[in-house]
Amino acid sequence: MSYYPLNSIPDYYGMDALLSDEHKLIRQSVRDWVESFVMPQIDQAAHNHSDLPNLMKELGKIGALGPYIPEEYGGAGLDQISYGIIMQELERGDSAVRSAASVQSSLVMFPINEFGSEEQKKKYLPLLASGEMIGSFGLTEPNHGSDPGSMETHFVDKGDHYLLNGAKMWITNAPLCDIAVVWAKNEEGKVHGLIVERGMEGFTTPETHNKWSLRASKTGELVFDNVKVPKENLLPKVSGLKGPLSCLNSARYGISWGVIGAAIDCYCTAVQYSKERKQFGKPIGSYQLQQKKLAEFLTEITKAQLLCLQLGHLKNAHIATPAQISMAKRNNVKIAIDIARESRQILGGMGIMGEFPMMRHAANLESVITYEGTHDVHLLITGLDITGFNAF
Ligand code: TGC
Ligand code: FAD
Repeated sequence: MSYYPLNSIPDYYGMDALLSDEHKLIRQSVRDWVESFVMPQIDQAAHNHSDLPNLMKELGKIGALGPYIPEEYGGAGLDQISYGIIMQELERGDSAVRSAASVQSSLVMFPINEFGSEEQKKKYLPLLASGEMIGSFGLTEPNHGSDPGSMETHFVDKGDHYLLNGAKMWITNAPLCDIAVVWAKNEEGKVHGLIVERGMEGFTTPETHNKWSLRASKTGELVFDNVKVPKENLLPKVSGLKGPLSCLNSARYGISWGVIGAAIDCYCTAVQYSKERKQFGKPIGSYQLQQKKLAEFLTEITKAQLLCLQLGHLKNAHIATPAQISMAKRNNVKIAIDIARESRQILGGMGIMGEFPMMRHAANLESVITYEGTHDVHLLITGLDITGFNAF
């Protein structure tokens, strides 16, 4: 259970008035689930470097997997603001929980829905939506992270199948996945998406151990050693780097909302503690230095909320640009990690303890500020949008 009353979660600019009843209902139900399922076990899971048991099926039950995927394929057919709200609530629990939902929704279901054949949609989407099937997304490679266009993973046409070779690194849920959406180059050097299934000979998913961040999430590699991929597993409706990058637009948008949840968890904990903890005969919240921190946290959370809500409207209207999404991802992750670090100080020594969430969120956000495009890469995307000059 959270350390602070849930009615202290901030809505400083009255944004609730801009949400529909359905948005608020979704928020309440995901918030309740986070309180009952995530909060009681997340600290221990992070300590043990283990994922939450049955997480994906639980997320499926609450409709957090592919919320905007059409209902005919098992999704909930919701709008983009609903998706954002779900991500915010999940990450108030832990970034690992939001990561699980965003990879499954934006990086696995999204490309199959957008670029897949009818057969692929029917075969995979309902199982992914229910969490009975777990997906992963392979873009990053050992030698190519920020520069995925230089990827080495490739496939050749062998007549009745493709032969896939290469390796992907830093892949969320790789050790758990039943399928992986893998981006690889064909003989002409064009990037394509392939659905690789566990059990295909030559496909292995070794786990990456000893992470000090996102400890409740499994990360690993996808290794392809002469894997025979059936031709019907190629995503037919996209070629080029814009395929994987379109998926990233969706995931980065979700992260922009998600990290507000982590910031809120730290902020609300710090406010509560500052009212209870007394030093020099008075609550520490009565001192100006602590108030300055709290005031700045609330200001940044409120700005981040407004950024996301408007971005959600742009997404709903299908006019959000990749650069607008980059700005929100970059800004919101930065304010969240700063709030996690600074709010820890308000708790003094207690701030380093697992009973409070700051160290866990701060450590998680070190991954979030790096994955889905680093903080600096998003700045370069904004710089390019402003000037027209590519500074990569
Ligand atoms: P560039 O030449 O700029 O573009 C190549 C083609 O892609 C198009 N494009 C986009 N399309 C859709 N959405 C976007 N955001 C797009 N950005 C670019 C572009 O128009 C072009 O199309 P075409 O038709 O002309 O060929 O590409 P570049 O090689 O210069 O690279 C720049 C770029 C944008 C790739 C790079 O800046 C970048 O974004 N790097 C970051 C890589 C990244 O974010 N990797 C994430 C891996 S997945 C992950 O981290 C999951 S974490 C999961 C979890 O939550 O646990
Ligand atoms: P690099 O690209 O080597 O960057 C190193 C540094 O150089 C960074 O600071 C970067 O900003 C900087 N840099 C790079 N290029 C430039 C430039 N042109 N100008 C200035 N500075 C530059 N990937 C997936 O495909 N699927 C996943 O599911 C996935 N999950 C992940 C989970 C975790 C926990 C983590 C940590 C990563 C995950 N990633 C995943 C990979 C992630 O997207 C990459 O780590 C990220 O894109 C950065 O790539 P890199 O680590 O190779 O760093």
